[in-house]
Amino acid sequence: MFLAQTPTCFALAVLLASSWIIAMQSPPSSTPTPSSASVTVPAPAPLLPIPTAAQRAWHDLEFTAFIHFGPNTFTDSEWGHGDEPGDVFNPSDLDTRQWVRVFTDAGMKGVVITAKHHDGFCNWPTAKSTHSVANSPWKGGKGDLLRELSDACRDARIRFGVYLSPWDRNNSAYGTGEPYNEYFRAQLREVLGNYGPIHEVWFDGACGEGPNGKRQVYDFPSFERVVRELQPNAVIFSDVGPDIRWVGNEQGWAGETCWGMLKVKGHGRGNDNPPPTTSLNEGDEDGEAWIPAECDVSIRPGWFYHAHEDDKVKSPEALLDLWERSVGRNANLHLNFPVDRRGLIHENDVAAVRGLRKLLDATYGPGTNLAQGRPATVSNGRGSKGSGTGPDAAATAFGASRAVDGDPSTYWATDDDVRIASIEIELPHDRDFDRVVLGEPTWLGQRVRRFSVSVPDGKDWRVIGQGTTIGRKRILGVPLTRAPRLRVDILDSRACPLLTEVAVHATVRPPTPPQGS
Ligand code: FUL
Repeated sequence: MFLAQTPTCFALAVLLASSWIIAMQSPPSSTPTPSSASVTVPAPAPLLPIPTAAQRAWHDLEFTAFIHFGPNTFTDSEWGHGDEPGDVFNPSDLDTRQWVRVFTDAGMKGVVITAKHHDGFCNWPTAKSTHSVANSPWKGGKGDLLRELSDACRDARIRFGVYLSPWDRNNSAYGTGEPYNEYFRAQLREVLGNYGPIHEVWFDGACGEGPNGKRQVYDFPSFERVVRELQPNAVIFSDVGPDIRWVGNEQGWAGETCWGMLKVKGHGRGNDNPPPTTSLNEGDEDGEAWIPAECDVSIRPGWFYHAHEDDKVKSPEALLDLWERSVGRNANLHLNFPVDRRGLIHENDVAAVRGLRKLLDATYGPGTNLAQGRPATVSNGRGSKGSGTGPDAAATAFGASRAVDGDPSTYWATDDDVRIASIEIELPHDRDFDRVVLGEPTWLGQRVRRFSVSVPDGKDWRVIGQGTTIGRKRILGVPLTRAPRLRVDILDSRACPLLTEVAVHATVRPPTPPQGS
């Protein structure tokens, strides 16, 4: 079930570990392999478990949209009963291209839509049920929301994904065992087979009563087989993966400690056998499977649209905080937009996410990293006897400069027997900062357990921040500081530490009021 554990992957890891590797750096899924770094120093062996290509591609998206839209939008509810007449679904101006413009302007790289929520209503004209858009007044029953959104995503080059709720309060077979599982698989086949590439399949764990008062035992393994067959590059989300895990809350934040790994043995899904939420929130250092966290949260209190929440949209500052506590804690942010009764993303939500983009650009955008390209030295550079700097090939391949080159495919590495190491970077003298961003090449396994950040203080160093895990990206808030140098100490690591990035940024602050006023 978990690809990173299969014998094939294990054999691959052993092969990589035992050979004298020529290509020193493994790129992120989206970038080409660098050609220049060919030296005789072996790359560190992967520390299992490691992500699959699909998991890495998903993680590189960082920030994606979630859409909740269906009869609940028109009945002012969150969980429909499944007996809503089809004619309640009647958006006046539905425009999926408006949604996608909002996402791309905000820098979001994908979307997942509720193809079917717990009320069983299908946002595509399914052949398997009459409870769908085909029996609504929208477009005279000829509309297909999945078609419209997948087309808009393809044109804008962002990823398209689906949420399909196993809990179905409309279908009469629900609660009967195999007949309902067969119905669900047939719906999956329609959704996954007819709308082009799907990047994420979102399985809600909710398992309530159906129209006959019975609960269903879901056959998740068979659902997953359908996904693997029809969309082999998609990641599957659920409480416990197998590819992406729920983060254990619906507020959009990951733990300060956040491993990409999870112990899955003994965990079930949904309310049948809920996994411990702390474990989902923080992951497990000794987890046997690579299943990183996705932080889902709505931009408003509800998942679905309610006019009385128009003035309860999260502010750009609150969204930035969530972005830092998800993307900046080795997880992804999956931000929900409750599309309104017109079939549009409401103006207030658009303004909020635009405001977030402005804050992100001002803080983390191009030209804001004070450490980029700055002189750097390390306590140990892999294969080089000294500080990991200089013209020798080892320094070029794994030296200090790799952590400040702005390239996420390269990394500073130490020798295999090292667990404690530091990197020191010269900073511009005239700039304040309050964020330090670190990253690990997770394609070689997540390693760091504990780190600190220091600046010079007389003859000594003063610690201005400390943390536990790093993972793909770790953003550490520190007090507003101006310093000529910054040191990151790796204090404990599961294997030799590796860093793709040490970046230093300043958040945007409100202007200081004029003196004496
Ligand atoms: C939950 C559902 O019950 C909510 O309605 C919503 O869809 C949320 C994302 O997942 O389990």
